[in-house]
Amino acid sequence: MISQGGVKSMLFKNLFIENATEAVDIRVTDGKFEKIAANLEALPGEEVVDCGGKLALPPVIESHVHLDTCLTAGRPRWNMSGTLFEGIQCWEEYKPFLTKQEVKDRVNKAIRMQASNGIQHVRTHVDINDPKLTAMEALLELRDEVKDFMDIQIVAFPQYGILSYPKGKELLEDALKMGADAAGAIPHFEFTREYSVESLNICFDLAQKYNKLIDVHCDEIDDEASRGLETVATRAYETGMRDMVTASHTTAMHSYNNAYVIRLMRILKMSGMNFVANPCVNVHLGGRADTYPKRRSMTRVKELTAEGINVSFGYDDIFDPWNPLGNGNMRDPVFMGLYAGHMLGYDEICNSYKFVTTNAARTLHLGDAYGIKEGNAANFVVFDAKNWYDALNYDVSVLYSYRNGKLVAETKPKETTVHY
Ligand code: 17E
Ligand code: FE2
Repeated sequence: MISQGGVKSMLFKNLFIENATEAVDIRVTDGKFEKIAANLEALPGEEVVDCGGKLALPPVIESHVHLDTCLTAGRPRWNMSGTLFEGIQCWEEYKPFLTKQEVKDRVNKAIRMQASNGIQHVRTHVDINDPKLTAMEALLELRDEVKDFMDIQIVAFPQYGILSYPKGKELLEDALKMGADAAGAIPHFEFTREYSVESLNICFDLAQKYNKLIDVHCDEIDDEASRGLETVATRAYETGMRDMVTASHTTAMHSYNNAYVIRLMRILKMSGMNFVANPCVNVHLGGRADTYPKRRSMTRVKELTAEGINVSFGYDDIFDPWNPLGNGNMRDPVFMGLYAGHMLGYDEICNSYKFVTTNAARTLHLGDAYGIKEGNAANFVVFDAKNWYDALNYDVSVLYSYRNGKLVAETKPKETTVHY
């Protein structure tokens, strides 16, 4: 790295950015992308990293995960039925063990697993149906402690509901006042349809009062009559909050009849809101009330995408009561999402990195600051493959993850010899 007059500069040679077919070089100066072009000459003394024709992407984004519950699977017991509801019960049995330090220890591990896979932005839901808000306090402290290598967005998530849990509304408001970035809701888990609609009104009112984003756990159930989504979309439209609003899961949409979806799609488009699907976990938790055929319970990613609606993918859970597996590598939800969503067309595969990069950046409302372009902070990852198709197919490592021009994580490429 050269340092002349306090300006530090590095040159990364020979990278394919996103789906580009021509390789370019990237000069990073003082933590920013200064110049992106083919065949840049190294400055005298400049550190040069030859990337050898590998894929560069903007940082990977985890747009939906529950970090407060991560790494707790099997404690105090395993979720044997594999249902969402037994998962909630297992979590309830874990809650007495929560302390601020215990939460931070687990989350510190999980976010380093995420960082090793090129993730630099995470939106986490944090259960606020806890009179002490222990996990919320832990995550708020951690958000600050890790900001040099990870951006954490926190959604105040009422696991048992806003109106169906004692003082649910007050706890949601407290969490927003404490500093949560977004308000959540769980309309399909409220006791009644009336509570469901009213809880969404409360969520929107509080988000507007405190100028927060919204991310609703919306219709995560195989019940075709679960219709929180139409209310979320209508409020997003009427309030003008639009792309500040995200509907997560929306698995009931998998089961809606097509006539209803055609009517619904109009307001979904008008709303300008975002969707997050969680393919691994919803395929695992879904269809559990079915004999055969068993529904795959992923929301209509292909159809929403075709309508120009923004969809990103989340892992949802890293080794917890809702997912006994999970290492935080966003390759997994992309892989599962493409299979479960019938999206293995050539172009669909080539573009699928967007579910965990650019689309997720829109969900998180990151704006123009996100992306590999001159003037932006030098945040990018290099995969051990020449393009995304191969990176996905061969499950390659993230060789480097850079943030503000500084190396956050690196992995040596895997090397195998077959002796025949
Ligand atoms: N809680 C919930 O309601 N749904 C989920 N998918 C998880 C927690 C992980
Ligand atoms: Fe979730």
